[in-house]
Amino acid sequence: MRSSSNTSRYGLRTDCWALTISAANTIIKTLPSKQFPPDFIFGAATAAYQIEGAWDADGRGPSIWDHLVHTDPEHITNKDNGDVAANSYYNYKRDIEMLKELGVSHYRFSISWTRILPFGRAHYINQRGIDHYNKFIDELLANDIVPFATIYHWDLPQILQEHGGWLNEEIVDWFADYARIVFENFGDRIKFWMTINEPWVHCYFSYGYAVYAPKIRSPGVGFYECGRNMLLANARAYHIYNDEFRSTQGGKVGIDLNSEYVYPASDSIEDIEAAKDYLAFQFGQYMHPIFSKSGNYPQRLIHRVAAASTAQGYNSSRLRSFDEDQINYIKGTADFLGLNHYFTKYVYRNSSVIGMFDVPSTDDDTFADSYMDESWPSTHAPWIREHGPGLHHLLVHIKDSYDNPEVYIAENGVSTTTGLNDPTRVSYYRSYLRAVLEALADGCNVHGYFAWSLMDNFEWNFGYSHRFGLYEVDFQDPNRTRTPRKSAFVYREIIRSRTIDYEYDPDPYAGGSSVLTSSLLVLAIVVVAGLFS
Ligand code: PNW
Repeated sequence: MRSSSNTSRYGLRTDCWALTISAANTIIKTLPSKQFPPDFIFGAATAAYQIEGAWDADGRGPSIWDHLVHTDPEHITNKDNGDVAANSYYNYKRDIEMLKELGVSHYRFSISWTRILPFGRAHYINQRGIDHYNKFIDELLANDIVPFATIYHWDLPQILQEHGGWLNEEIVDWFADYARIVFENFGDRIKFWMTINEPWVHCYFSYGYAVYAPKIRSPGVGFYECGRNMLLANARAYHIYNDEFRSTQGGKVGIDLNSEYVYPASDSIEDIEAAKDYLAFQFGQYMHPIFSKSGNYPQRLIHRVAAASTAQGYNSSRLRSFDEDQINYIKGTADFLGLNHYFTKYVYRNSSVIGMFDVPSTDDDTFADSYMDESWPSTHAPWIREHGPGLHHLLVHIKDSYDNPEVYIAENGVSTTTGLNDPTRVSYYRSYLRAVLEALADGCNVHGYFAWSLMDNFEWNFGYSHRFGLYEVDFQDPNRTRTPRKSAFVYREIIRSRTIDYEYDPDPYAGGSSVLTSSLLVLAIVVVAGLFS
């Protein structure tokens, strides 16, 4: 996580920045919230390792996360692991029932690479893994839930990591073979695919700063190599779909990118440039090669890394360039953007940044620091504060900079501790969904929204200490019982009415009846009991 600094050093500004970072003629309208269009999609999201459990069942092979939690348990809060998690491998019918209860039409889940290919590569296919997802997809369809599948959500086969993982360019072939197998087996029924979840987060934390599995530390070289291989792997999978499956299956293939939104901390040129650089290093690195007209990395990313590399005595840039063929091969390789968004930052660059970061590293290449506005509501997750307008600005930035691509917000949400009363999550979802309504009013091509997450799950290094679920999961209970939180009732009502009712206050302890109704009920019982006493 980047360090945050004292907000009081800087004048805080919120509004005019979107005009700076977006095309100059953009006008952000702030309209009163109104209805979501009838074809707007509401969904909920999860990922295989975080919910499935059954880590070694039915021929599944070990992934880098199994390896990490089993060989280095102290690395995870409370030594938690995903061996059982929410046990969704067995509880999937209850999961689908929950989707029905919420009234969502789409479910975003991920396929576990090592259930399908226990040895990573395509020379051995585990039929029991295929059978499992067949059963699961059929059950979704029988319940009118549209599957929205992520092919890769960070659970790389451990054996491929032993051959370098995302740092070995051969992974483009390994991933392509795996993608072909899932298209072949499930593409008759899955019409929405996302190739890779959050290249930036995965490359930054897993291959840059040794935070997530496989804990490789190479922030100045590995981080960029990982991203480059992911861009090539996504492109290869996309072309395979085009060449071999699109005409018969007729689905869509997108990629899932995370992005914060950023405001410059002041009006200074330095801070405005720093904010643009920050976004180019995080979002632009993957967005520009795929979604821009020219293709390739953003020029400011190319120039900054090249300049830093030269100054450090490298013969060539640590960000390896793409040749013309590769630029064209990658350009346009997504039918839509899956966007994961959680928070907004202020970004600055001044002399205090000197000496702040490792050399070489992507943080040093970016050469900017960030912090959050302490007036934005804090949450259980220290890295998330509620600031819905950031999502509005980000969507306008995407519209203006990348020719208004089709966007699905594939993740958005916040963590709490245990308990069914989750006012911070209710407030967070309302704030960000209002931002989506405003972005729609500004003409942003947003087609859907997936809440992260359907249920509590294994939150990577934080184990079960951070709960992201609309449904609480009891991890002490062998059945892993799921119970809807207040936010689940609120989300259900937003989906049903297609509008945000700020007054609605359901009581999760009374099956979601409004707090007013349940208080009246309690009062009536007390009165009646009093009469008979
Ligand atoms: C995403 N950050 O991860 C993942 O896609 C999910 O698997 C995860 O559970 C969810 O967000 C909640 O954390 C992120 O530090 C991890 O910027 C870290 C960051 C962003 C997203």
